[in-house]
Amino acid sequence: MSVITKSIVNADAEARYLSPGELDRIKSFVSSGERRLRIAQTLTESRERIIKQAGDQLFQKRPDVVSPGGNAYGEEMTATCLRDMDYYLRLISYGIVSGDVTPIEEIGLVGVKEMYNSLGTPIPAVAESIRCMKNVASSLLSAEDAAEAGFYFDFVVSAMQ
Ligand SMILES: CCC1=C(C)/C(=C/C2=NC(=C\c3[nH]c(/C=C4\NC(=O)[C@H](C)[C@H]4CC)c(C)c3CCC(=O)O)/C(CCC(=O)O)=C2C)NC1=O
Repeated sequence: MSVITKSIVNADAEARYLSPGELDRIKSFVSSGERRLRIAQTLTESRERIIKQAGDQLFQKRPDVVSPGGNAYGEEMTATCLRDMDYYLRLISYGIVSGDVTPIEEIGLVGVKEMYNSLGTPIPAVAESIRCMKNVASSLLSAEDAAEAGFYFDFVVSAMQ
């Protein structure tokens, strides 16, 4: 939920106008809108490249996951692994647009450790894949935009610690 929706829900629950503090937060959300949309647009347009390059980096750093016995071994499993990376990049783009980590959390992080444990997927390697996507994405963005986007990538990484 964006800060706008959240503020309105809270204010209406108390049948009051938006407070000066809420209006200030909405103002800063609105004024950062162009930057957030620009970042999301770059990530969306470059998604194939980000996933391909980040996947190459991941499999170089963690050759075990694509070796016999590894969780992403074999064409089909490797494709599923890259698909998961695509899922997270998409969720990160939602977070950036809404200026809020809630969509990332609700769609992609609740119960994620249990899920990956039950699949035998090494969670540190998933976290590494997010770091690799952050690196590639950062190289496509200005320093300021990379810092903003970095917050959302880091959020996913820290949820997987
Ligand atoms: C949008 C929210 C969402 C997420 C996050 C999600 C993840 C997700 N990843 C899965 C599998 C998987 N995920 C991976 C991923 C990896 N294995 C590795 O070793 C690498 C470290 C890593 C890639 C970075 C693999 C290989 C599988 C298949 C495992 C198997 O079938 O044994 C599965 C099991 C069902 C399936 O195969 O589709 C789910 C539900 N699904 C969702 O709907």
